[in-house]
Amino acid sequence: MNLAWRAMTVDERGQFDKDGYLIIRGALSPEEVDFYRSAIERVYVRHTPGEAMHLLSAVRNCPDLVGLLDHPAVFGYVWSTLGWNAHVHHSHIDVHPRVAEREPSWWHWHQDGGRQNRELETDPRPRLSVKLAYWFSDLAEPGRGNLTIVPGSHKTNWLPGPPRRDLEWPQPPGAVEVTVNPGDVLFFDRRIWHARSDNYSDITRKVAFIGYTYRWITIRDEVADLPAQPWWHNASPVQRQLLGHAGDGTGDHAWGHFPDTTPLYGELAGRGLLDSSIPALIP
Ligand SMILES: O=C(O)CCC(=O)C(=O)O
Repeated sequence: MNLAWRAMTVDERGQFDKDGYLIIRGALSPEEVDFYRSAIERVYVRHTPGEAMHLLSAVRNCPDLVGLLDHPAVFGYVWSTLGWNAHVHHSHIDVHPRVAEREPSWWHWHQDGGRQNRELETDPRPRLSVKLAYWFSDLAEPGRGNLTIVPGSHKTNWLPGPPRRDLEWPQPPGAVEVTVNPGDVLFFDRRIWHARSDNYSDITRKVAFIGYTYRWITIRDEVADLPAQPWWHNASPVQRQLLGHAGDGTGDHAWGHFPDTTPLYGELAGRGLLDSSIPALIP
């Protein structure tokens, strides 16, 4: 069975709802880790060799990563939470070598979504998006630039932080460094409070983040010129949808009015996976 079409189990959904994240260990095979890591390294050498890289629009800048958009081992978590009317709105490739010396203090803690966290009035705010982080270096120990998170913090709108981001401030209570091996994937709710940490090891940190949201929320990545790129004709209809090119490109289509010409809807419907107990999966 292609795991892309395995729905999240009831237990996984319960854990995700409680903790705000899931770690999928060994999601990628060693060969896949080599393939994607080499692709990231090639891009890194062209961009900021030897320095930190935070490169937006992951697939546009590194087309070899297209297979991560709907990777069979983890894509089921995405459509199980967001349903079929989804796309990738924000993605980035990050490479962080050892920091030369202790970095000046900076409060990196945030929830994803930018102004969504100011402009939405509910408490807790809605989930709206989820993210996959694909790890390509050994972060099995803390101190290697691990992502830090506060488990279970995704339904908390506010975290007591410093009055200015550049002030020395203790980590929030309950913060943990996510320890992962190459090929592990972290699936997380955008609202979980998280922060990058500095890499004090000799292992260069390599990771790709892919963020998904509803098609009625606009895409932050650069996607307009993707159909002109040479690899585009090899992308599947679902991958094209995820990259912002589904249907006739109108707002009505993005609104979800035309499931029959929305590729992910077709894939799920054809497999009998439109579970009507999950609102986002209802046509
Ligand atoms: O690079 C990291 O570990 C943090 C990434 C991050 O903050 C984000 O994806 O919003």
